[in-house]
Amino acid sequence: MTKNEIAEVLVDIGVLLELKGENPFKIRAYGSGARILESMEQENVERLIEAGELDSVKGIGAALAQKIGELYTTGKLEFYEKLRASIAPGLVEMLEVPGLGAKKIKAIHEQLGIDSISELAKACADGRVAGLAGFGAKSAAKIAEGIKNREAYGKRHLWWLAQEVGAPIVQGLQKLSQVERAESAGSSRRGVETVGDLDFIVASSDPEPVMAWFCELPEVKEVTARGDTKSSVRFDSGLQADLRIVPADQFVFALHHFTGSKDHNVAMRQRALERGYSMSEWGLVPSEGEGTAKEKAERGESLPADSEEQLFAHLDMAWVPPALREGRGEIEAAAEGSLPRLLELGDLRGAFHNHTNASDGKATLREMTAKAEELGWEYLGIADHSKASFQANGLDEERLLNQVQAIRDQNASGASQTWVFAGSEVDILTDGQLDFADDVLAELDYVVASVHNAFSQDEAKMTARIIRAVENEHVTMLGHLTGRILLRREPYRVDVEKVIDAAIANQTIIELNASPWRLDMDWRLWRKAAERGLLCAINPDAHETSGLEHVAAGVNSARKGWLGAEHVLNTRPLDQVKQYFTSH
Ligand code: DGT
Ligand code: CA
Ligand code: CA
Ligand code: ZN
Repeated sequence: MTKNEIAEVLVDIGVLLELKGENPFKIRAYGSGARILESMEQENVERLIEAGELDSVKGIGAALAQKIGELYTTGKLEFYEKLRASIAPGLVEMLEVPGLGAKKIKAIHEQLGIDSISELAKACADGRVAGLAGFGAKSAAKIAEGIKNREAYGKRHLWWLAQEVGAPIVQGLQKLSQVERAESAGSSRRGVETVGDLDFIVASSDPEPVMAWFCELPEVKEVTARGDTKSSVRFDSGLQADLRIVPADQFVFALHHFTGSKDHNVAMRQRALERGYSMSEWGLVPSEGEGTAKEKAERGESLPADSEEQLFAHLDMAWVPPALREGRGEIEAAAEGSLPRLLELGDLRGAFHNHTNASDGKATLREMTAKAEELGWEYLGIADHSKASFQANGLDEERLLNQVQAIRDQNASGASQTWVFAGSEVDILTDGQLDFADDVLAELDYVVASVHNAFSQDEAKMTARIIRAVENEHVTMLGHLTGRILLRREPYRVDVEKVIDAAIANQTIIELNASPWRLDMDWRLWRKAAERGLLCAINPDAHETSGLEHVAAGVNSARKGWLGAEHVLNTRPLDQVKQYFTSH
């Protein structure tokens, strides 16, 4: 196991011990052990384990060192397995309910004898949970809602993680000798932030071995349907995937059809009908004449298409990038030749909202800079948390100003090709004041302002709170507008249109937070907002070096929002960004 995998097990152990009501010192030792491991270099961890000296690291005692060693060498830990087995599975499952931690689960279990989510839902409804000491009606309602969300959310999967499963499968399919063409389709190809299932389309005249390869992939847990030309499977994570195999001359039509979206397809079929054709997954055939569309296609009556460009050309349209196929005006734009030139990953020259281990990140300023340099970035913005975010080890004024100095020194030393901008992700306090005074903010190159607490304020209060921050002359950009965590936490209540208006009026940027769990502000809002003059920054909100690569998820969402390079500050060269920060 790698040190990060080991750290995850340690965190798990801490949570399980808490469920059992173990001694808090013991619990904390696992959490801090995990953090120490994460902050160490993999090679150092390996060297110390092999020399039997891991317990010489401050914060790692002999017992913990033994467990880490066992995980490292065997990939397993007897203690952990016994611990898991000693706890009712229903209790472990309850940990997945948003808002329910180990402490609360333990209280519910001990005082109400509940050990399953379904019993817990009942106890929330009949007032038993509300009656527990330390709970109350509000928290019972919150838990009930968490259970409901978990059910709804359980059916979808984060695009970023689904991609990681899907991309190697497409590559594997493309390598099979029986496969002529293979592509991913569906919401995954369109880059929707969450996907229901993966869809793969293959062209082959010999489907049998292709189907066998797919259904027998090692990560497949269950084959839910298996046919000659269509199969469905489920992976360990619960994610499902469909594979359809078609003859080569149908491939483009099937790919287009199963890429969707439904709304896009409906509009395309309508346009085909206006031209005397019926369009389907089988082909583009004359609407007149004998038989169904499928029969006509099989008789070879379809217009030919070797590429999606040709398919669109048959309907007098330019090729529509999959990102735009949501039935939001792309048909008209493709017909009149006014599709936008969409942002690309290569357009980015840096990013602004990133953390270091000065607050809750894992990497040092140097390490983050080195990673940015490796990505070829001209600049990197560091915006650690401010003091009100004590849970994230936010910086006070003194630590912030020390960090600013360290950044200035690093830039002056010429040690890196990547210029670092000194910023802060300053908390927007409950009344809209900022966590730092104006004279402190004035020391920074730029300021990201974000809400991190009091999420349950009513809409009017929250809207006024955020707008007050947007109006502050030192605030360069607004962080994660709605605070949503995809599949886990609903956005807080805020009038986004009013905030967008205020941002435009005050020339404040709104970020597109590129963390695959956030993608906030949502792509559905960007096209109109950008047309009205809102400027975007694509910000990975990285908490470790690899997090910088999440800009790819942000670019993906920006494309869905019809954004081009001209709408995004971090496509501009360094000198222009410097100038922007000086003048805004
Ligand atoms: P998902 O999986 O829920 O994230 O969303 P999609 O878009 O991947 O939907 P999925 O997997 O059910 O089907 C893939 C595409 O196939 C969908 O975007 C459009 C097309 N499609 C599927 N069923 C229908 C249908 O009943 N009518 C139309 N017009 N298109 C369909
Ligand atoms: Ca799908
Ligand atoms: Ca599907
Ligand atoms: Zn934040």
